[in-house]
Amino acid sequence: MRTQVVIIGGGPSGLLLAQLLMKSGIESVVLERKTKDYVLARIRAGILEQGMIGLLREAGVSDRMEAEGYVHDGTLIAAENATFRIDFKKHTGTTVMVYGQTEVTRDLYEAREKAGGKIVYEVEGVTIHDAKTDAPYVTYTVGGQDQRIDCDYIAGCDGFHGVSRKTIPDGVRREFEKVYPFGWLGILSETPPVDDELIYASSPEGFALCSMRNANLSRYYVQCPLTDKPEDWSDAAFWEALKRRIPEEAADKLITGPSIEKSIAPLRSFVTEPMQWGRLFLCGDAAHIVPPTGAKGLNTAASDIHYLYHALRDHYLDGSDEGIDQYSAKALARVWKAERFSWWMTSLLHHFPDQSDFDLRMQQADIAFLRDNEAAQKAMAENYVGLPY
Ligand code: FAS
Ligand code: PHB
Repeated sequence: MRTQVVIIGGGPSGLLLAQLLMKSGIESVVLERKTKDYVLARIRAGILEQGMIGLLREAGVSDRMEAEGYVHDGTLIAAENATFRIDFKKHTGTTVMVYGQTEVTRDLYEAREKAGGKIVYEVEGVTIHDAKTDAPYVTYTVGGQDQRIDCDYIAGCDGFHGVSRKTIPDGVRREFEKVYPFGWLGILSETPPVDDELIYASSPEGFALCSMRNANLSRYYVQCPLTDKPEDWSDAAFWEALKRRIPEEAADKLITGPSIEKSIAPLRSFVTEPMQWGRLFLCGDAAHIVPPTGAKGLNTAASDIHYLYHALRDHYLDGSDEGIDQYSAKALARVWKAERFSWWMTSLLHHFPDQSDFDLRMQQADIAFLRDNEAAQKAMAENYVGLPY
């Protein structure tokens, strides 16, 4: 088989790139390790930056998001039983969209299938060959049959545990990592959200986040020890912990209910440099991971896809390789700013097991400065709605 671009990974990164390329008449094949249902069952991000919204519109996959998504003009920060608001609209003139990653991925799958784009599910043993030559190819097995796809370029959109990043030789690849000493226990419940906007709460017991998917589907998180497992937490224990960590006014109006999904995500900051090696380009979680505190995971995957899509489009349509040559440098410049913001919000709002009394006072002073200072709030708002591509 031969195609122009092989895309490894059928998550939001891979599917968005495939859809954008197709809109420009560039052929691709998506190789996905799991089934579509398995991919759609993963509950992940919930907030879309304007950049991602624009890409979905450019890809022709924004109708349901426009109809069902929720535009948020700001967010609430809670500490010491008090709440203050970061007004995105006032500080940046723009907003964010609450529309789950699951729905984004569902819309992208639907568009791919409707356009007859090729997705090969349940592939095994994906291996990248000759990425440093002008004739790369990918081999894999599906249904017990060995397959090979010759191509011009390979997009590694296969997430943190994929094969693409590890294809870049150890002597070439540099990895930067910070593992946080806690995780997020998240639940979905078919209950109305506790507030119209998200509440990011810092408390002596730990961080909590009140988010949502729609008027009757809420998403809540509490910081938990890395050693915890979802089964260690009954629904009752989760709701009690959440109520202790958010302001009383919110706790009093919180509507609880049975969890329909419960999972724990570890938190890490991680970046791979470079994000390309010959004709292999890394995108999204294959190249970088952020703690979800700043809602930057999916949205930083989006900016990678923007840069790579335009680079490939310029190559195929205009014969220019400047974007291809500059991809890694351009993507990393924005990745590191998203890493910094995600690290900053995580450091600001979480309880660190080993933090000293002085550290705690620094955290409290940081939150107080954010509460009282317009410039600090503007800086947070600009990062949260998404820095320019
Ligand atoms: P993904 O990991 O989503 O997709 C990669 C795809 O590649 C998967 O479908 C996988 O099956 C496939 N794959 C892997 N190896 C392969 C191989 N060898 N061959 C073929 N296919 C292969 N971000 C937020 O902004 N907010 C959140 O709250 C949030 N919560 C998260 C919770 C968890 C548990 C995780 C893991 C991530 C979370 N994220 C969150 C980040 C998440 O949203 C990612 O940023 C987003 O999924 C990135 O999308 P992709 O780069 O497409 O990677
Ligand atoms: C979510 O709704 O899942 C969500 C929202 C904001 C975050 C992280 C997760 O920062």
